[in-house]
Formats: sequence, structure tokens, C-alpha cells
Amino acid sequence: MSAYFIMVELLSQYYYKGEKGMRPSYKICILLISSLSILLGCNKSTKLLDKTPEMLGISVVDYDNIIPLPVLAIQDTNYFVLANTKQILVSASEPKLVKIASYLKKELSSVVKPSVLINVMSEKKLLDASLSPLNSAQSQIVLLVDSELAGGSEAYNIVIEKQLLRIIGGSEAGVFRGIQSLKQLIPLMIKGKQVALNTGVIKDYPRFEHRGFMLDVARHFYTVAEVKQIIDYLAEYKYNVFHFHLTDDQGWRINIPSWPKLTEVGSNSAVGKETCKNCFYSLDEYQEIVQYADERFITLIPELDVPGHVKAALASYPEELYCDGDKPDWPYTGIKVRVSSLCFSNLKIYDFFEDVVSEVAKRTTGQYIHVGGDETPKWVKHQDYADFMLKASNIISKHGKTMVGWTNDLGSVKGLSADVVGQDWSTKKHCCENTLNMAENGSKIIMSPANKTYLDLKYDKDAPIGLHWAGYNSIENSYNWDPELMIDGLTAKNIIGVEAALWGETIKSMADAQYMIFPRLLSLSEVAWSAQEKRTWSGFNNRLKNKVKYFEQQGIIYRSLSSKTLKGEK
Ligand code: TNX
Repeated sequence: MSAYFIMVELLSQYYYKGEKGMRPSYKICILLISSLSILLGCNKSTKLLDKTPEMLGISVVDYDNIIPLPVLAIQDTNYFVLANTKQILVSASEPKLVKIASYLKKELSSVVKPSVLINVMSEKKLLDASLSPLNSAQSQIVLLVDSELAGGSEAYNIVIEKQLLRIIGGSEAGVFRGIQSLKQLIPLMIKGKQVALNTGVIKDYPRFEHRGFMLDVARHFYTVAEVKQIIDYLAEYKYNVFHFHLTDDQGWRINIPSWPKLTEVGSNSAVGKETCKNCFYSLDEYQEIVQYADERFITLIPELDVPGHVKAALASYPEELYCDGDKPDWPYTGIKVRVSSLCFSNLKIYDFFEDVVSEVAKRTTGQYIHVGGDETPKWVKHQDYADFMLKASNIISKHGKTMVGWTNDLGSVKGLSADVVGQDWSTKKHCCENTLNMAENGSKIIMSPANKTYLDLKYDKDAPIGLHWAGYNSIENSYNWDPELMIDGLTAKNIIGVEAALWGETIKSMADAQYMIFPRLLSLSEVAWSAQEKRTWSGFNNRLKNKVKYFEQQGIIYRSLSSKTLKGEK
């Protein structure tokens, strides 16, 4: 029955394209043949086996563990033994697939043999190879791109037969997302057992285009290795944007050679810390992080927070950036906001901003630069703020990028281009005039309601770390919401996606970060990726329970899944 359903699904999808005059590609043939073989063959062949997988020492895993929840996952009763994988085949027409195949081989290293080959071949040969049976003890994995796949470039289908496992992506990014689902099917440590996957089909694509996570490295610094570790967490749950909050009152974390004091002086502080040694990234390290994210199909959005949140910059260059040339109090180890602003009458602030933007833009592969643009002090006049933001937006465009900023203030600026993207943190439904202004002007909005997406909020009143200015954010609370129902007047067409934010005031170490991220990062991945009508808290919670063992095996510190903080937790 299920296989029949798959076939109908796939057939209907491609039949529709056929009507538009497109001929089904060979990839479609593969899908149909797969579906047919599942329909006709699998149940029978299972019965023909004289030994059960258990008798053969094979542990067959099912499809129940995937987070975020896929669109469709249907499994059958036969199975694909991973240790029998002889080769990973990739099409020569997609150059990044070779790298992806190596990544897959590495990720599967606990369940496949080191001798697995990666073979690059033409599409035609790939079709022949994947359809010609290997000997019965050998299997193959095929990675393919089908730009016509329903659901867009990040969509993927995984089709698993007895000796053939195919991951078909809408683009290379889609193949990569599919690999994350495959990885989640496989338990991390399997002692003395071979692992097999049920035959079947997984079909998946994201709800939102922008699925982001913001890391505040200004209030608390993270090493390059720690940042990469966090990017790996994002990749696992199909996030595709890493918003890198590089500057704030407490620290300037990126070296700009033409303004050396920004890091000589401005990086030497953090929340609760009078000194912070080497707490910045060189431009090369920045580029290394951009590339690391790119390899995981995650776009990095750097944030240079202006015109507020700039104490570290002011302390570094008081004459150029500050109005009266006085030195602001420094180091700044407190956590108050609205305590600093660039001096609008000092025109050097524009040279400063442009030099910084130019260095960062050159090394940023994504389209966007975030400028924060919120929480300026009370003494800042609206017109000064608005003039500055318009100029900032022009400077960013001049360097080939597009501005992103928090809507609450940015939406009050008249004359912004519709390309500018707004990010909203508001917690109330009846609010947000400035957000609605931006949306009306054609801007896309990223939803980051603080009470749902801020991962620095305490889980509950007894939780050992976190703020609670926007309430407590339990795991269930972070899961149970619909981005399209958050703000009256903001509709689906205005919303580009969802972003989680790990602000750093109370986060002092990677262990703290893990505790705040896990498992709310997973809740929010599902909010951003999975269809609203298909996901439920109880379903998610069941899948989450299966992840606990994995967190432990990985040495990840996580919040207990019980609703209350446990004694001594952390
Ligand atoms: C709000 S909402 C902030 C940050 C703080 C955070 C703490 C917004 C754009 N800014 O400056 O770090 O709350 O939760």
C-alpha cells in the first residue's frame, strides 16, 4: 500500500511536468523504477529470506528519528546493508558532488568500509551503473542533482532499495540536506552489529527559505574551532544561515588592518571580563569560517552593529567616532543596552564604516550584511539615525551587498530600498508598526520573536543560566508557534524565514552554549523547515527522546527533557 502511494506521488509530480511538455528525465525513470521495485519486490523478497536480519546480526533502523520532520517518509520491509556499500557514484556534471561524496563517506565511516570508492561518471554511465545489478553482496550509493525536483534547490528525495541508495537533490545543497537525514537514521555507535536501513522513500523540502541562527561572539568570544563546531550543529538540522554578531559594546571581534585599534583595544573585553586576550578573528580566519559554512551550504551573514552598540569601537577611536573625543568607559563588562552611539556630526564615521564594510564584504560570499540598527541611546535624534541608516545602506550596496537590520527601528526610516531585509524580535501580536512599514515597502521579514527564538532566555525560573526579559522559553514553548501567526497584518508572502539567536550576556563557555542550544535548536529547525500542519509537539518530543543518547555519545551538554530544571542540572 505504502509503495503504491509513493508511486502515485512520484507519478503525479512528474506527470504534471509532462503535461507542460517536459520529457521525464532519466532521474525520473530511476525514481519510477525504484517505486515499482518497492511495490513489486520487497515484501516478497523479505519472505524469501531464510534468515531474519537479527539472525544475521544486522540491526535495521527505521525512519522515525529525523528532525526536522520530513514531508514524507515511507519505509518498506526489505533493507539496505550499509557495510556492503562498494561505491558512491556521482555525476560529473555537478562538481561539488565529489566533495559531498567524501563528506558522506566520512560521516558514514562507522558503518561502511574504508575501501568504499568514490566514482565520478557521466550521467548516462551513472544511469547504466545504477541500474545494473552488482553481485548480491555489494551495494551502491548514488548522488544526483535534479533541478526540476519539486520543493526547490534544497529539496531532496532519498530512495532506498536492497542494493541501491539514491539521494537526489534539487541542487547540491539538496543532496547535502538529504545526507543529514540519512546520517540521522544511523545510530552513532553500533557495537558488533551491521547497520541496515529499511527500503523506502523519503521526500522532503523546506517550508521557509531562510533558516538562521545568530551567534553573539561579542559578549562572549568563541574560538574558530568552536564557531565551526556550532556551524556543524546547524548543518545537522538543516539550517542554512549563520548570522555572525561580530561587534557590540563589550567587544569588537574582527581585525580591520586599516583600523588596527579596533582589535588592539576594542577586542580586549567581554561581559564580566576586564581583559580578553586574542578575542578576535583575523580576516583570514573570518574567511575560513565563511568557507566552512559554505561547504555546508550555510550562508554567513556578518553583523557590524551600528550606530548603537559601539562602545568597543568608540574606545578604540574616540577622536574619529565620538563626539567630544572623550574616552568612553572601557573596558565595558556590563550588560546594559542603549549605552553608546556613533557621533553623527563626525563625518569620519562614514570612512570608518565604509572601510570595515569593504574588508568584510570582500570576504563574504553571501548577499547580506547585517547592521543591527537598533537600541540606540535615548539622546539619538530620529533624523540623525534615519540619515545614517540610509547612508549605511548605500555603502553596503556600493560594495555589492544588501543590508539587513532589526525592524523595530529600521522600519521607521523612509526611503529604504525594498531589497533591505528586516528582522523582527517582537513578542506581541498587536504591535510592530515599523515591521509592517517595512513589509509594506516590499521588504522581506525574518521572524525572531524573542519569547520563542531567543536561546539565551532561561528554560524556566530555576534554570542556571539565561535572561528572562521576554519570559521563559521552555523546549515546548520554542516549538509551539507558527511564524505566520505571530504578527497581525504580516502574511506568509512577507516572511522569508525564521532565526534563532544565542545572545551572549550569560553564556560564558561552549558548555553553556550547548546547554542553551540543545535541544531548542532542534525545535526551531522544525518550526523553520517542516510543514505546520504535519508537526506536533508530541511527535517532536518522541523523536527528541531518541536524540538524547546521541547527544550523550557526542559529549553534548543538553537541557533535560523533563519540564522542570533538575537539581544540579547543567
Ligand atoms: C535584545 S532584541 C537584544 C540584545 C540582547 C538580547 C538579550 C535585540 C535586537 N537586541 O542586545 O543581547 O536582547 O536577550
